[in-house]
Amino acid sequence: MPLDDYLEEARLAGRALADYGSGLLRPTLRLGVTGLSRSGKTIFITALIHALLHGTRLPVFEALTSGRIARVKLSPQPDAAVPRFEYEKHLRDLVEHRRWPDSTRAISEIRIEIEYQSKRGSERTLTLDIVDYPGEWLLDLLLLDKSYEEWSAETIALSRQAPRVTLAGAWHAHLQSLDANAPADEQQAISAAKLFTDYLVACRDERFAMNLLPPGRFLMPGDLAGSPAVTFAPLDVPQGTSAPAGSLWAMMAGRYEAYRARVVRPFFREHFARLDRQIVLADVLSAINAGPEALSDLEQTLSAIAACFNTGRRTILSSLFKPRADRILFAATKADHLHHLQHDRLENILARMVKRAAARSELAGAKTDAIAIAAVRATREAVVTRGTEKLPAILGTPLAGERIGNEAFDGTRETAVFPGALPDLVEGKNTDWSFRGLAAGSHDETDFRFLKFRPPLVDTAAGNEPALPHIRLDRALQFLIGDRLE
Ligand SMILES: Nc1nc2c(ncn2[C@@H]2O[C@H](COP(=O)(O)OP(=O)(O)OP(=O)(O)O)[C@@H](O)[C@H]2O)c(=O)[nH]1
Ligand SMILES: [Mg+2]
Repeated sequence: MPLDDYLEEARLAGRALADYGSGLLRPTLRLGVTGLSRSGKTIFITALIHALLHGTRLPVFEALTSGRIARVKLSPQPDAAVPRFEYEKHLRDLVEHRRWPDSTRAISEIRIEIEYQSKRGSERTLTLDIVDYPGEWLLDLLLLDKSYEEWSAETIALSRQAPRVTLAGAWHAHLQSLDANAPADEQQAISAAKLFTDYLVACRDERFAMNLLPPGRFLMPGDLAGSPAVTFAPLDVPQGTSAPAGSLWAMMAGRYEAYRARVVRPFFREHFARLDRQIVLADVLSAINAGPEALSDLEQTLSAIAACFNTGRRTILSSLFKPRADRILFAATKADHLHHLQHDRLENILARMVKRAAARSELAGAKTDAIAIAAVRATREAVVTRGTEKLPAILGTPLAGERIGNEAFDGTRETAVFPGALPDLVEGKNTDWSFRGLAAGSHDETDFRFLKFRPPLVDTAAGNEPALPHIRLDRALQFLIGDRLE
């Protein structure tokens, strides 16, 4: 094992030991809300805190319905250098302005204390720590064990597949003009990084909805914008040989290694490796909106991320030396974009993805489940009559700028939509399905169309704290923390 890796193992063990020590004084659960960008992390965390603080409408969350939760409060977070999750602002935006939060640009953290009575009658407190971060950064985990040469080869191969290849033209042309063995040239590195980043950004457009796009800081640089750590790009270089000193290749590889040391490993060590429980949010519907390639890209991304999880049952020794998550919930978010009659189908699609991901990774040992949720339900249900047919539709206010065919919405008008019936995946049948999404053509030719809706109108008039409508948030809570409140 290289020295770097030994040092990293030692740091991980040190971190785990510190967490273990503080966990003895105060029972703490670090909940990881994991998900790619726009998958719904910030909304999930906001809705979860709101539901816990106000104890509203959570029938499946046993500790609450049986009356054992005495008090829930926000309290100062443990890490002094990490900003606080802006719960109050996000909630105000949702409820007062009916506005979703912006994309998250930096890491933040919040601590919740739950005072409860155990099933045996003793008074206890569970401390719940939750971290929010930009979804793009999750992609960095995929670089944990990859050399520059491996990453280059994989990235270039992927960029030659449809639909990516149609978006990579300018970057590919520049790549061809580069000689990896020629002397390092800063301007070449800057151009390559820019064209490569443009390509990544184009792949993310809602028409293509690709996710497998590391490094994460290229899409969301945070405080690294413009620094050498994000000024590199893949090169077409042979595997198994090393870069000549002073070459463009050596410069790119050096920066890639700096990125891994400065960004990838600390993110894993300080955040990811410390989680006790995980909820993995996946925006399956946006992938279906874009087309079959996007759906298979999402599956590949989830399985690559799942391969980085430490899972399994905890023992004192294992939590000292190797932190492990013992429960992982996979959730397809934004289920309110579908009529409830279709929720089972959405769960089946997610469950199939998770099953394939699990077969390739280390999920064994952790308890897992797959459900469809909406942390904040933005729609109601309706039945629309088309000819003699009665279609189960949803009713909501599409965001300004959304369109179906020629119809454009202005963000004020409520409308009923029938987004298309999801395929019914039956175990052992229907292994592959083809359909047309946005990537294949124009807006009115797609088989499914999921619009973005404004947050719901909630009644704030009575002066009481408003209840936010949701779908199965209580089931998620029960799975994630229910057993720790027994
Ligand atoms: N209808 C509906 N839309 C949702 C829900 N949750 C998230 N969304 C939509 O998804 C978008 C992204 O949600 P966020 O919570 O900001 O996603 P995120 O994972 O924090 O995204 P990043 O910060 O970019 O990583 C929102 O702007 C909403 O449009 C939900 O429960 N219902
Ligand atoms: Mg966010």
